[in-house]
Amino acid sequence: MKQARYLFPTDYMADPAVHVFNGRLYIYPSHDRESGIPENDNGDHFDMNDYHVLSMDDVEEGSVTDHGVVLRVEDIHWGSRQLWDCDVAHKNGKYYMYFPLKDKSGIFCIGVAIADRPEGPFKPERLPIPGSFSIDPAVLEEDGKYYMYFGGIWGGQLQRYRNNRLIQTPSLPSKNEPSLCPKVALLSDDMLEFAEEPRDVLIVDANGTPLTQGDTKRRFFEASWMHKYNGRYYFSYSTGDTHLLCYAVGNNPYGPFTYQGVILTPVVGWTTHHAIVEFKGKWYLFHHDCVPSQGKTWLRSLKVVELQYNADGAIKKIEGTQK
Ligand code: FUB
Repeated sequence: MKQARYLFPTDYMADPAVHVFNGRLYIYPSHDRESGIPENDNGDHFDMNDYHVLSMDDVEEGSVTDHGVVLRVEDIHWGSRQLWDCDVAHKNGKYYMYFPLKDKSGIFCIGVAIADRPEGPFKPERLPIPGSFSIDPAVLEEDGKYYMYFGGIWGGQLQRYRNNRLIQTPSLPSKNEPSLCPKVALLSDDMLEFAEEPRDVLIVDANGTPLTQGDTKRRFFEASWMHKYNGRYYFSYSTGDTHLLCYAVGNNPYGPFTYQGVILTPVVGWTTHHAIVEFKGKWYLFHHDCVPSQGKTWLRSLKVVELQYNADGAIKKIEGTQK
């Protein structure tokens, strides 16, 4: 695949989570819409209220099937607004969708919805995952265990928590202090709860020193994704206000992860968010940009481009503005 390709030109979708189920590629995106809510740093204008599932049997040439609406805010009784980036995991013939949604008091929690097929429809559980918070869940399956990565600062509310507890006065660490970490938790056997207290996903530099909050071109902001390549764990994420997709590598699902570099330079638009997946012997970066919405920063379109590695396992940097 020589050039990046727009996947679904007929609608605005973003934040792709992508998996291969039963030999077919399934995309679980956020569904952007013109909400009329003015843009602000908390992302209130990202007021999405449903999810679609997309699928394809060939990335290079195949057409994209839209399986329609599979979950709506109005069906999630504990929630209020903003269905942001979700992910889906498969276990014992069931498909579990994990999604962030604000509860009735405006606090993001992570909910679960279950389907019998990868294309849904998904039926939500009555309550969110106990002890869950913030946004952008991404699930790694490894030897029958499932690990959920999550978190995001600013509108994602991670700065409202310390030691997994809501604090009185939300605050980010100062510039020279270690940055706020994304979280990881093993899921319970029934996939409906955390089996442990969420742990920090530590991202360190080449000397083993944690990245600082002021290191805005490398520190974590949001958009966790985990994939394995040649037996190593690649944790990738967005730096948010500096608009980079970066990655860090570790030797186990919990880390620590050593910062390696940039995967994707800034795209057109404020947010950048992605999934990395292998399909039919090639690796792909699914992501989004705002080129088709001509200058608006919140209506995003799905894209895919081939991702390549150097012989030492380093990911080759991709230009976000390539056509
Ligand atoms: O789509 C809403 C939010 O924007 C996502 O949850 C973030 O990762 C960013 O892409």
